[in-house]
Amino acid sequence: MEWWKDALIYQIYPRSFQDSNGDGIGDIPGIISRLDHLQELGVGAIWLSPVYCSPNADNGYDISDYREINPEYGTMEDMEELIDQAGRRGIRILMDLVINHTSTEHYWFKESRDKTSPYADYYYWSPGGADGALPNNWTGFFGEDCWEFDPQRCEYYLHLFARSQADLNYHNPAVLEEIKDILRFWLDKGVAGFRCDVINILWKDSLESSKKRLALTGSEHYLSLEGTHDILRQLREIWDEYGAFTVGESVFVTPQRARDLCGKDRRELDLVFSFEHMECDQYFLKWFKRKFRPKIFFDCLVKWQKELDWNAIYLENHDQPRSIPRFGSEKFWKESGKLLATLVLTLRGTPFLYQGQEIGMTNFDFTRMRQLNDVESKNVDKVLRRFHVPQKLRWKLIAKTSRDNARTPFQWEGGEGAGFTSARPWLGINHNCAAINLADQEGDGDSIWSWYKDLSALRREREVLRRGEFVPLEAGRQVFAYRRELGEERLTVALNFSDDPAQVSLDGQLLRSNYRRERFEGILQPWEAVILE
Ligand code: ISL
Ligand code: CA
Repeated sequence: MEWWKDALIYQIYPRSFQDSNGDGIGDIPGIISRLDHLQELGVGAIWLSPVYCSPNADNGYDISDYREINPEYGTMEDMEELIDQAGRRGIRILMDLVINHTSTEHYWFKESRDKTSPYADYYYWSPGGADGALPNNWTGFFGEDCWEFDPQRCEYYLHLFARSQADLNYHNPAVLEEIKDILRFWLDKGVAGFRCDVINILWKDSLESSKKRLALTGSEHYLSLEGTHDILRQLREIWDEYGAFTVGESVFVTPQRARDLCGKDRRELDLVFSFEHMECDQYFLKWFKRKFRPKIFFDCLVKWQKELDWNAIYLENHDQPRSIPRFGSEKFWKESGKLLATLVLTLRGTPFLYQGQEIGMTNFDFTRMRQLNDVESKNVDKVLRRFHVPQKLRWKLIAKTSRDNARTPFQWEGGEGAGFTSARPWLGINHNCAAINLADQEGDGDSIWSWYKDLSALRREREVLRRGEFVPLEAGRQVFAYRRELGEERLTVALNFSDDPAQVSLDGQLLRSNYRRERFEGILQPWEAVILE
């Protein structure tokens, strides 16, 4: 029952995890070869970023066939083998379900170009204004227009993301039936559930222009609408048949909106990924960075701990820069890496780790636009160029925010290829792999990797860390402290998010410190994390 409340979930970005056949691209046999690593970490489930057929405009988030594996990643037999091999280790597989849009290479879309086809209404088509104007004034997520003209149909189609990601039209009931079949297909293969991509924007209530002129113009016509809840309740019927688990990526949600999606009584999703804590170093959109202020971050975490009974706890994924340079300190790389590990593994909720986080991987060290792959970065660069933003400034902005920061290959070893590949990798390997790699950390009891394993084990041992209540104690400018309580059991966590020491008045016996000290007397060293009993 609710296995996911006790599990640690690990996200794999297949392209960058492990190459097995020397083509520079991570693949499914590569994942299978690394299952022992995940088992050692105590992983209960893998969230697999998309491995379906895709022309890779957005690395798999543009699906051209939901029932086939991208040949770059292997075959359906490989996928079945992965489900089986993971299962033998007690590890479940969660697929990434991308159903807001498909690739324009999907045959539904190709058919849809023909107005007489049964697929004609699978997408949002519009002739646009008489004078050749776009159908409305909405803006997309990737910094470009969200309408593209199709010369064959002589109409525009809606795409909230990249041009080759066309939004599906759920006003057509046939679309939902297709999705239900796809769910059954994968559940029959033995996957345990889904991470549902941008799940709170499925339903568009109308294609009217928006009166709002700010960024994400038009979002009032698709953000968290009743139509989406209705779709989710229908999908839930299938998930319930199989006992499947679902976590939805929900953009721009408030706690209330989040509860509407994953409240127990709602019978929609089990969990949601919210973004507020990931937005506390920016103004509204990630392009407008501001200095990270720990206090804002703590307050946000406390708010979500209080507002939701159960959160998806994460600091990294394939869309976000790495957490150490962002919330920690590169100067105190090891200490802050362990501190962030402590945070993720001791808050109340289901912890999600992103590949490489467990060895403290940092952002890319690219210096030129040419080294990037991320479609979002490329689009934004184009837009900024249109506004005559100088190259240096463009690069500064993009280097800080590019999703490729988290997508460089996993650093298994030092040396060329980093143990990831014997070929030229599809995306550059960070040169710091000589200093940050799993092989070195495996032999080191004091490494970030050892700390993750240790805390993951502690979390499995101590029910209070999994099911205990969350009680905030301090959320200051430097220190975040809280207690977990279950019956008579009490554990206190104190984290110093600062290059300076900090004094706290907490009592209890020292259970863990990332400074490997014997006793704790109230002074936290820079980036020290302690757990007291
Ligand atoms: O990453 C973001 C900003 O940089 C988010 O706005 C992101 O686009 C949003 O969270 C949706 O992300 C998901 O859907 C996208 C895909 O590109 C992302 O990788 C995925 O996580 C479209 O499928
Ligand atoms: Ca490969």
